[in-house]
Amino acid sequence: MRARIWLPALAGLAAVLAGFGLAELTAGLIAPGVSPVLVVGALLIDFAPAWAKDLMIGLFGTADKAALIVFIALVAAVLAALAGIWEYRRPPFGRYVIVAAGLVALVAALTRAGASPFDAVPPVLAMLVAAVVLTMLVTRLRAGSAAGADGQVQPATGLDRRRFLAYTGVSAGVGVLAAVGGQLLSAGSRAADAARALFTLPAATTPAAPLPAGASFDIDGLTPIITPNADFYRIDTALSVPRVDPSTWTLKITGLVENEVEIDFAELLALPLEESTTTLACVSNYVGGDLIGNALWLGYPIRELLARAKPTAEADMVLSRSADGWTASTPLEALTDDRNSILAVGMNGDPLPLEHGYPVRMVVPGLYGYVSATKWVTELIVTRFDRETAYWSTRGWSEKGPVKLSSRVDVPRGNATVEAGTVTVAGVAWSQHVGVSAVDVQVDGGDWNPATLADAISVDTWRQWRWDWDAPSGSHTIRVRATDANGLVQTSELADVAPDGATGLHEISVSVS
Ligand SMILES: Nc1nc2c(c(=O)[nH]1)N[C@H]1C(S)=C(S)[C@@H](COP(=O)(O)O)O[C@H]1N2
Ligand SMILES: [Mo]
Repeated sequence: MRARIWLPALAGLAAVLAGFGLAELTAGLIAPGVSPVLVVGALLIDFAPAWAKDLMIGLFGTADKAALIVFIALVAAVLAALAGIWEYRRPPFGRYVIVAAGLVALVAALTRAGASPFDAVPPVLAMLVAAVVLTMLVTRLRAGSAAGADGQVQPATGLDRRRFLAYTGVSAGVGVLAAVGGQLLSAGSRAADAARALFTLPAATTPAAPLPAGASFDIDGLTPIITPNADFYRIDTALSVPRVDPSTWTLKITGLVENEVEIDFAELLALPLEESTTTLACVSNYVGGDLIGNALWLGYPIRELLARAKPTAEADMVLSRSADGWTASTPLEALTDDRNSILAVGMNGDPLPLEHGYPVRMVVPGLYGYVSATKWVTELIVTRFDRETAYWSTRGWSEKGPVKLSSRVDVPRGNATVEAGTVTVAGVAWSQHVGVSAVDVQVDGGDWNPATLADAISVDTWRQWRWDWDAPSGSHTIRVRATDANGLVQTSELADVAPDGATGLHEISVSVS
C-alpha cells in the first residue's frame, strides 16, 4: 500500500523537478525573469482581490516576498506528488495535472508587462519535460509488476524498483543542476546590478540648501529627520526586483501631447539636476505606522519634460508606467505646478537603490506613493482621469491620493515603562505641501499642551516635535495632534487606510513608575 503511494509520488516530484529545472535554465538563457515560480507569483499578486491589499502590504513589504515563493513551491510539490499518484492509478490523469499547471504558468508568463513570445518557451518546456519524464518513470514502476487478483497494479519490486529509483534520482538531479545553472546565468546577465555598482551620481546643478541647524532634536529613539536608504520602507508589487539596464532605459512621454518626447539615461543625467528633500508616504500607513520616510532626492523636474511635450488642453492626468507594468495616475497639475515633482536618480547621495526604483523613479510631494511614486518608470502617458485607470484604482482604492495631515509619537515607545519626573515625549508630524504649524500633546484626555517644533526643511517634509511632560506615576495614555499652516486641525475621526488613507489620532499607553 505504502509503495503504491510513495513511489508514484516520488516519480511526480522528480518529473516536475526535471521540468522546472530545465525551465529555469532556458529562462536564464533566453528569457531572464520568466522563472515559472516568479511569473505565477506575479500573477497571484495582480489577481489578489481588493481586501487582500492590507494583507499584501504586510506580506509583500520587504522580507516576506520570500513567503509567497515558499508557498508556491509547496503547492507545486503537492500537485507534483498528486500527479504521480494519479498517473500511476488512472493514467493519463497525472499528465492532465501537469498540463493544467503548465498552462497557468504559460498564461502568467505571456501576460507580464513587455512579455515576448520567447517567454512561452520555459513554461512549455517545463510542461513537456515533466509529462514525458512522468510517463517514463511510471512505466518503469509498472514494469515487471503484474495485475493482482483484484485487478490493481502491484508495485514493482527488486531489480525494477532499484531501476525506478535510479531513474527518479537522475531526473531530480538533472532538474536541480539545471535550476542552479539557470540561476547562475540570470545572475550573470544582471546588467542593472553591475551598472549601478559602477555608476557615480552626477553633481546637482541646484543643490539643496543645507539642513537648518534646528531641523532635528537630539532625542534617543526619535525618528531621524532623514531616513537612511537601508531603513526606508519598501512597498511594491514586484516579486523580484525589476532589473532595468540603464544603457537601454528610456522614458517616453506620449498621449495627449503636441510632441512625443523620448529621452535616454545619458540625456537625463546631462540635464541640470536638482536636489530636494521630500517625505514619501504610503496610503497603507495606518495612524502611528512606519510606512513613511524622508529622503534627499536628486532628479530632474517632470514639469520641464512635460513643457517639451506640451500636453493638450483636455489632459488632466499622467499615467506613469513602470518597466514591470505597474501604473499610477497623477493629476497633471501636481506635475506642472511649482512643487518638486521629479524624475529621481539619486537618494540620499547614492544612486537609487534597485528596490527603490533604479535607474529612475518619480517623486511627487504631497501625494501617496500609489498615485505618484512610480519606481523603474519608463513611460508617462498624458491622458484624462475619465479614460485611464491606474493599478490600485482598479482594485478599490481612490483614484486621487493627497497625503493626509498626520502625526506620530516615537518616544516613549508604546507600552514602555518610564520613570516619574520629566519625560520627553517626541515624534514627527507632516502636512505635505501645506506645512505643519503646530503640534499638541494630550495626557489622559486632559488639556492639549503645545509641543516645540523643530525647524521645517520645507512644507514637503515631515517635522520633529517634542514636549517635556512632568509625568506622575501610574498608567497613562498620550495622544498627539497636528495643525497645518491653513489652521486645519488633525481629525480624531477614525478612517481606515482604504480607500484613500487613514485618519485618527495616534495614541500610546505608558506606565510611569
Ligand atoms: N513600479 C512600482 N512603483 C511603485 C509601486 C509599485 O508597486 N510598483 N508602489 C508604490 C507605492 S504604493 C509606494 S507607497 C511607493 C513606495 O516607494 P518605496 O518602496 O521606495 O518606499 O512606491 C510606489 N511606486
Ligand atoms: Mo503605497
